[in-house]
Amino acid sequence: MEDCLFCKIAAGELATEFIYSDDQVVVFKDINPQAPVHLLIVPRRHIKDLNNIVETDAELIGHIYQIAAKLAAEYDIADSGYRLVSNCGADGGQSVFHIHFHLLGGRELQWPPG
Ligand code: DGP
Repeated sequence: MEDCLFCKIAAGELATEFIYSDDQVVVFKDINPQAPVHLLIVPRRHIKDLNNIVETDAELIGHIYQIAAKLAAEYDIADSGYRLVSNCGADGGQSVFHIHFHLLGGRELQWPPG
């Protein structure tokens, strides 16, 4: 999609180091980390937000959760604990309107979030 930041990053049009990539997703470090580990798992295909997930996206979403668990193990936060979160809409704290999943860990996370 034109003028979408994460579409451009996924397409390799902006210099961004990928922690992981495959035909469905890219993963890179958040530019404004909120925890020692803060990765963004981003589908290559443009989906605006959680409200726009459809039944045929089930495999993609499952894939994203599997990647999150794999990366949590690689970053040594699997046992201590971590959070996978997708903000949706303005009140949900979404600022980039291309769906993405924050993988946060490496410190004790607070609940409830602000
Ligand atoms: P959200 O607010 O949930 O939509 O999260 C968007 C995140 O994207 C936010 O934590 C900051 C991050 N971000 C925004 N622009 C860039 C960028 O150009 N590069 C990287 N690596 N992260 C970005």
